[in-house]
Amino acid sequence: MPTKEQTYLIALGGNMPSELGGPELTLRAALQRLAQAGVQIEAVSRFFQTPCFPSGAGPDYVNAAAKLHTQLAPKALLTLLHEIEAAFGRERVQRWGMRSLDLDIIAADNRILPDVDTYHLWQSLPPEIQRIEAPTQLVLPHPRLAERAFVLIPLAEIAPDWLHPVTGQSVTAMLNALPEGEKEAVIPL
Ligand code: A4P
Ligand code: MG
Repeated sequence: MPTKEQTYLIALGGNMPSELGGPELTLRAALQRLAQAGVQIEAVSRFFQTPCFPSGAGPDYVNAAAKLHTQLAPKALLTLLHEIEAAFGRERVQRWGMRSLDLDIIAADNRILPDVDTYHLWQSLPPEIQRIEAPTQLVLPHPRLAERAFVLIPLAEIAPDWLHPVTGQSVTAMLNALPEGEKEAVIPL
């Protein structure tokens, strides 16, 4: 049975070199790998230098966002993203630890996965617990999307009008709600 094409928003990040070089090169190579795997890349944001969160936990990151089209279901896309992370030497040592490549799915159209209750559970988790516990299931939209200038600023370049299916807020509205200081620290490369 043919699967319907889906539109995805993804976030790319890295703050350690891979065997290819610095994060910018790694992120560009990751996008090439996605295209080689048959994923259509409709748009890519500029690349930004962003302060590490939590502050002081490591070097600055390079972050970007991309809009994709593929027939892959969300879990299959996540598996592909994990394969690409592994190909560029990412080791999962510590949650929120330093990494050469982090590929997160921000959204799959306007879907809520696995369900709205689980979404709320992860979204409302205190930061100290989020830091040590990762969901074993794919949670969409990405639970911490609205808090992060390093996600929203790149995202606003490629999908300003995407509406969060739980809150109803647009990317532009989420970005406007963030403190100016956090936004100013996200600098185009
Ligand atoms: N998982 C559940 N939902 C998703 C989703 N929507 N996208 C599961 C991707 N993965 C999702 O992720 C842990 C598990 O979450 C996965 O096995 C997957 O099944 P991970 O990538 O292994 O671990 P992680 O990267 O440490 O967690 P996560 O959630 O990606 O971390 P964050 O919240 O993205 O934080 N500072 C700056 N400036 N820029 C950054 O990009 N990134 C992080 C990582 C911290 N600080 C940063 C940045
Ligand atoms: Mg991740």
